[in-house]
Amino acid sequence: MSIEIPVPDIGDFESVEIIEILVKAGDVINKNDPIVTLESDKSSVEVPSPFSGKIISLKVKIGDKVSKGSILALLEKNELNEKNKSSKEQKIEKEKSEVTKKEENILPITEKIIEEAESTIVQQPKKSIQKKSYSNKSDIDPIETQEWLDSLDAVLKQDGTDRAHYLLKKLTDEAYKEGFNKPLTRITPYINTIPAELEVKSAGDQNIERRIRSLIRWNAAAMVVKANKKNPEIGGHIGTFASAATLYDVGMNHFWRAKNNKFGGDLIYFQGHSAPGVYARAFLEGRLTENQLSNFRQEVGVDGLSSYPHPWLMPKFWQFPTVSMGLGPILSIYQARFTKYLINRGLLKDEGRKIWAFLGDGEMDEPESLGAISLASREKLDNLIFVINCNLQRLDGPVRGNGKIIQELEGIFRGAGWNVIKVIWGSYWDQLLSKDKTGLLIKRMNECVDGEYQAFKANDGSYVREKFFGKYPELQDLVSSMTDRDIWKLNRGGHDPHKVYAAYNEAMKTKAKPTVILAKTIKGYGMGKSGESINITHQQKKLGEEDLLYYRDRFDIPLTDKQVKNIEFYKPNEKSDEIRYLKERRMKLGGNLPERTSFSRAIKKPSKDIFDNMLKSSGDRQMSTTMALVRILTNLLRDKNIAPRLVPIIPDEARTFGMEGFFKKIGIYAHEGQKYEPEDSEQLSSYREDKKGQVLEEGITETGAMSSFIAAGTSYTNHDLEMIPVYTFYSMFGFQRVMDLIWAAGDSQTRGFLIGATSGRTTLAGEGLQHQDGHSQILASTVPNCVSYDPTFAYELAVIFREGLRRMHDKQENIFYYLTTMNENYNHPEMPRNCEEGILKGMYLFKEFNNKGKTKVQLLGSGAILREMIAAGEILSKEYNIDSDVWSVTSFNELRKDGMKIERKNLLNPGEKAQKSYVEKCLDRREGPVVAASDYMRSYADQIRPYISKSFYTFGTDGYGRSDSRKKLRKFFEVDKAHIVTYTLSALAKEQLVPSKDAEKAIKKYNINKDKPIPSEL
Ligand SMILES: Cc1ncc(C[n+]2csc(CCOP(=O)(O)OP(=O)(O)O)c2C)c(N)n1
Ligand SMILES: [Mg+2]
Repeated sequence: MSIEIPVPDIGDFESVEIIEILVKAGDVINKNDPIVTLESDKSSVEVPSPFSGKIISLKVKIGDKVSKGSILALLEKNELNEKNKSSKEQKIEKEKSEVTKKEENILPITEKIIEEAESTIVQQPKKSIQKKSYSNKSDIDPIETQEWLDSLDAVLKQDGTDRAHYLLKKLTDEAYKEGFNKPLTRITPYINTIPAELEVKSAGDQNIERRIRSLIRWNAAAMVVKANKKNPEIGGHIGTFASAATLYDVGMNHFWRAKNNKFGGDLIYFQGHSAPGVYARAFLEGRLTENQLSNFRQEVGVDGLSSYPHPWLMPKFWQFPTVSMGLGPILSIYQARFTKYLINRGLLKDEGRKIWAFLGDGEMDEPESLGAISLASREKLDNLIFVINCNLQRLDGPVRGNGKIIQELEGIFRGAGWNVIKVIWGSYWDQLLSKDKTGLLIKRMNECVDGEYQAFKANDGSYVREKFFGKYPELQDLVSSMTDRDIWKLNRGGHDPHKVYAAYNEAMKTKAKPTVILAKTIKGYGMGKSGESINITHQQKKLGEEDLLYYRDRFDIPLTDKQVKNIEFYKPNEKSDEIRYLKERRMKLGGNLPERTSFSRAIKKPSKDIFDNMLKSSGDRQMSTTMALVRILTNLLRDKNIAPRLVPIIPDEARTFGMEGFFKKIGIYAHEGQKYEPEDSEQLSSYREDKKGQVLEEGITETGAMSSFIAAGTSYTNHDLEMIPVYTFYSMFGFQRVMDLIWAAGDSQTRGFLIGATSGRTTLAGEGLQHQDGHSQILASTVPNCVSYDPTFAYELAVIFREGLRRMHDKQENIFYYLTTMNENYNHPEMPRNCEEGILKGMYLFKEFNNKGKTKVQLLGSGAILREMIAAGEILSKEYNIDSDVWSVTSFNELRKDGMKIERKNLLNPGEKAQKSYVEKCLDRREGPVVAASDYMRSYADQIRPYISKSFYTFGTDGYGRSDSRKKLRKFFEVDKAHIVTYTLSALAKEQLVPSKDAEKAIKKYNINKDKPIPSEL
């Protein structure tokens, strides 16, 4: 049966041009195979076939304009295939309706919220609950209270905790309905979430583990003190790791599985300031030498260790740069999300790998730390575990002296839907808690603020007796048989390996939600007077002899006084129990951590002609370079090797960039698929969400999108799978918004393309000061491994993109690209011959106006402003008989890099013939002054000044943008053709190559106001 294929609903567009025909008569095609590509000035999309079958004839040709309903082709429909498909579709429909049915059963919203919050509380099995009678002034009717408690007790005994939860939920719900609107608290008492009797015990040898931990503690501290002694300007941190040692050790000994040929490996984000502890363990494992430890923070010229986790500096060791507070939390969330994305897309096996992030309690002040936690619960990231080391201090002093950080974080995380496990008290408290029949111990724990808890640990047992227990006579009695020493021994949960083990074990088992472990510790644990729980702990890097001797004794390190005074490291011999145990544990867990490796296979190169359609003239068609980028991506999506690896990332701007065509074509990633029929389901660019969707539509979070970019761009090492992230953003909200993450992307050796779309201070018309970017290229130039370009024409973009793929995926270079694209529509010429090398190096001769006379000028234009330069060249030639060479400068940044390299080489080889920089090679033999302009600040073009021996004038867009038309903006910033002509005449007049009256006349002709202040001052 033959059938017509019409243009489907294409939204608001009418008369859209066909720019490509992708089938021919006789082709056998499948349903959804693209037939043609349509392009308006705003968007470029492929039209898929609604059926499979054989193309009988085509009804359109390239250049035709079509609207909804226009017939594209005649197709002989493949009935059999359709039948199969439709039964598959029926199945999907059925599944969908089942999902809906299930949803209908869901309890009202309040119940759902409470259910989510409460389901994270560890459930106790049925057991008899000891009755506690509280005498409390806020209880106006204790008998009634007791009746309620008895009822609860009876339910718990008879029907268990689930029934009790249900009833409590019902009660709360009823109360809400009656107008009782006090919110349900998200905070539980200040005690451990897991009751002592439910703790799962570690099978590890606690004695050996303690000895190992002590050695690690010693070596970590010694490393810092030694470095600082060698050179007092070298810093370091002892206090952070001292507080976190147990948290790391339990993970290393029992939980964290390394990458090997059988398993992908857990990913651990180590807290930046605890790096010395991670090195100290690697030293015992034999992975780092004593010499390396001695060179902690001395990396220049020796085999040293970097201050913090930096994959760029230690590419075989560190995986994640975390030291800029707040980046670890958000990066790990998006890492966990990206891991699920790869699994859901069928690119990665689901092996139950976990992502662990170790964070400071002070670090949680950073907006980035908490900014994405709801994404983690929304996407049910049960592969993510946060461990927040709540040592109650940050750099200057207490994190929440007047409050309780653990309680605050509990409320925030539980409210966001996380599983919260508090590890507050160590095992020594268990007995006291069970002995307390008054409820006063928990009351006292609840009422003390962190400032007090810090002070307790800065003092001693007698202080704790007086200030903590002393408040209530009942509590004084409770500890009356304990010595001050015993009281001092009452430990904190984060220093108790049993409690930590139980919490980790619980986190590993948690399903459908991420877990946060809030572990209470002591900053500078074990440092005694020199730094335990005191405000200056964070900065303490100098330990005197007395302090070191105390530290040695505190942790039983078998070193003599002399060895301690020499600050020697200690490593037992290979056959010792400690070393054997330590290595055996890691062997059991699959290998060493952290370790950075990559066994990914290079993605196959795309075919040679893949971008050929970009190299031709666009003829009468006008388009923007953003549209050219969409074409590039569309071409790549037709390449079977590259297509699955592309990760388009967009923070809610796809329609701005004309990328909405990707929604239907490759789908938007949604971990639960699409539970609704989108309102535009009939349209060609319908909002299609899919569990296997490819586009990461991030919503309005450039920080999140950047974190996804890093996760995807480092997938070659973290998942041994190369991916090609293309993150397209509003150029103003790129570098300037998330520069710290971009720096971290560089450190992480991320590979991918950052696209600053709608770029240029004058090219993005009408948006004004906060939107118009005239400096992202300059910011890009500050990142060492970022390769950046500001191309003008589609063929330039295509050449650069292909080279990017070659360098990052063929040559496996650890670089990433920043390309600015524009939304200005214009014609694109055919690629001139032999210009590829120049495009990539940063400039090439685009056009010569060479027929007029003797006077000549060199015009260098970049990005959008190149076209103003070409127009200026034309005016100079026609109206003033001045010849010019017009150069397209694709990257002043790349020219600068080359210039610096050559200059340095020449300076280091004074006796040799000087080499020429690429700029010199281009311009040396050309005549006339050089005039350069771009849509960026003048300093962008100024970068090549040292390599130009002629007079050199730069123009740009220094100053705040304004909302107005492109034309007016260019006039305002003085980068339009009129200003270029005028300034060029003036420059030539200065060199007495033209009379100055020519320039004066041009000033008048173009209405240039000499009295207007420079735009940067306006
Ligand atoms: C973005 C950023 N701002 C400031 C710092 C400087 N800094 C380093 S550690 C630190 C305090 C950290 O406190 P916390 O997160 O509680 O970690 P702790 O050392 O107590 O475990 C600060 C302010 C930084 N590294 N990053
Ligand atoms: Mg802290």
